[in-house]
Amino acid sequence: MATALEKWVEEQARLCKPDRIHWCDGSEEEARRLIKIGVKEEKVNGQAIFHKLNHKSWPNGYYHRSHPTDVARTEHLTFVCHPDKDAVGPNNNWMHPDEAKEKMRKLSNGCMKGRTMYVLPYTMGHPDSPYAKSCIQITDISYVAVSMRIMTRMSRKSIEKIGGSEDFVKGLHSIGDLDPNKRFIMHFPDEHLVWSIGSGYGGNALLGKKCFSLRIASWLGYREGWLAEHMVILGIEDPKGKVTHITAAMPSACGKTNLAMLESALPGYKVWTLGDDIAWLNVGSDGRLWAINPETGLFGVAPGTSMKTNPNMLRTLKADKFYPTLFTNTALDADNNEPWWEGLDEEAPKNLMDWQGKPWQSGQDSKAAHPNARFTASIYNSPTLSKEFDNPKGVPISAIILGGRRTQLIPLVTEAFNWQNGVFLGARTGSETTAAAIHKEGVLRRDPMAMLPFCGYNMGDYFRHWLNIGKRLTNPPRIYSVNWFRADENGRFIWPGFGENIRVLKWILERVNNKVEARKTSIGLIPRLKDLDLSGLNIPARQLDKLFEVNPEEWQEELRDIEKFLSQFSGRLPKEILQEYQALKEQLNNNGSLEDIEDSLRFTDRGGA
Ligand code: GTP
Ligand code: SPV
Ligand code: MN
Repeated sequence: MATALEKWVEEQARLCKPDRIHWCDGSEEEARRLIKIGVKEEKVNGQAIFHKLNHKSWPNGYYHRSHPTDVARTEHLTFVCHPDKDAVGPNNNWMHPDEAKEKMRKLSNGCMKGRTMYVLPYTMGHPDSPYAKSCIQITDISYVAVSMRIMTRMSRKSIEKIGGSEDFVKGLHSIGDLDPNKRFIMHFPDEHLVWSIGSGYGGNALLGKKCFSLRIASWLGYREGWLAEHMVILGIEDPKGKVTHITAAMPSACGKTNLAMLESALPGYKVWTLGDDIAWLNVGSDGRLWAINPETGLFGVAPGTSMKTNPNMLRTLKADKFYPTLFTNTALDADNNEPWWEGLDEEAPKNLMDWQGKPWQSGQDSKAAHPNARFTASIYNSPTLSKEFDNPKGVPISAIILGGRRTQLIPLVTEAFNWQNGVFLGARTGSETTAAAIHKEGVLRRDPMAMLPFCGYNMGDYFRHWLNIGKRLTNPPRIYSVNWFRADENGRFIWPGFGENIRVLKWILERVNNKVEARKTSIGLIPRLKDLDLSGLNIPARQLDKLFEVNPEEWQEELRDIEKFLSQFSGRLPKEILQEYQALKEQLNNNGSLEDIEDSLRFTDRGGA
């Protein structure tokens, strides 16, 4: 008798009408076959899916160009479909599940004609982890099948684990005809189902990533008492060899991958990578917060990645281990058959084709690589991979960073007064938009915990959930905000960033270990300059001051914007968040610019977790 899984696949096949069905096993041999098909046979709009790159310089490298309208996440076409609109909240696009299904059935009818339906069995999380989830994704393009093999643990074992059960995560994906008017990414949280059509791009098409591991998993976490977060996980080794684990949330294209693979500018310190995008966080029986990375791959922003900024990433991309590594929408050096992007090296190669395949000259207005050009590489290729990566229990977390991209106002680093204040710090975080999603770039928007596009339910409830998690932590991580992107009058970044960010991590370690005091301000605890290791750096004092400035006048607009954002959640917004907001406003309005606030009893001990 057919299992629930087989029945579900058959049902989707009847709707999508593919020419063939192929159940994948996740083996390397299969990946080689799929790539061969993608190079030689399978086409989209008359274009081959993969192009083999120069394997002498980029071992196992393959190049992919996507449809020019299909280069980033499309937040306006992404919906959460739950009968209760309020449960979904103002932070999501909403559609009734019946209406969404009706729409998707029409669009999907016959969408795989002439194509192969790939059935991908995979697990998010280590299969031995109590937090792992067994999943199935259907897709009709080899690019997605191969990408999913890099990004997840894909294996027939997942099918065995599901067995006859109906309890598995379902993803139905088709590139459709790539018409942006027929592109939708629909989430059905109660059914553990994601249904996506019309896009082959990462977050729209690799359904185990943002769609399941954040939007649906955040909903599961809310129900079950854990957190699914847009966070990197890393271990920081100090000169004595002690490793401390932290997580960091930053919005898309704001530095997570770079932080996760950081090559330390300070001797004796080393960063170990556990994840670069998603963390699932559970409260341990020891009262600490524990993190696992459900993924196994790195889907990273190419522009700006170089031996200077992120040498460990380049080593990963050039490693001759896990097969294959994909490059999407970068430029192509036609003479050497190599990928290229802005920032890879100083000079562009002579005979360069841009990301759409057109000849490109230095000095041209447009970029050669798409600003959201990406690579897809196995985390097992990373020279900084933590030995804890495959530990099913995960790692205990000592600090959480909640960052953003702010050219103004926000200091380099701030420590929250306690868990509740930290949740507010996350809730009020803003960030300037990037090319990772299709919208105007550089516009400031609130992006709480970097989850605005990924929280699958009402953010008012999400803040409450964070507060509740805090109550269960007897030994909670400290919470920090960071901002690598503060700019000077000429628009140049003041802080050198990348490997130099270790200086901020070092301060955080010293705070966590109660080695240094901090300066109390209205917005949080800020380093005393003498405690920040700036050895060998050459930042003028005036600029340095800017990095730690708290100017109440400049904060007025920020306060208004925070209030406007939070007021959307009225009714669902926890009173604690409102109290924190009120306290911040009062503090900023009652105190002079750079003065320490030592007299604030309300701030010193409000109970924390
Ligand atoms: P997603 O994969 O979209 O979630 O992005 P991410 O948060 O992993 O961002 P990533 O590390 O890929 O960095 C995005 C862009 O920011 C790249 O162009 C980087 O070069 C740049 N960047 C990263 N870290 C720093 C930094 O410390 N300083 C500066 N100035 N730029 C940085
Ligand atoms: C992001 O946009 O945050 C990414 C890339 O990490 S995507 O997989 O498209 O979401
Ligand atoms: Mn991301």
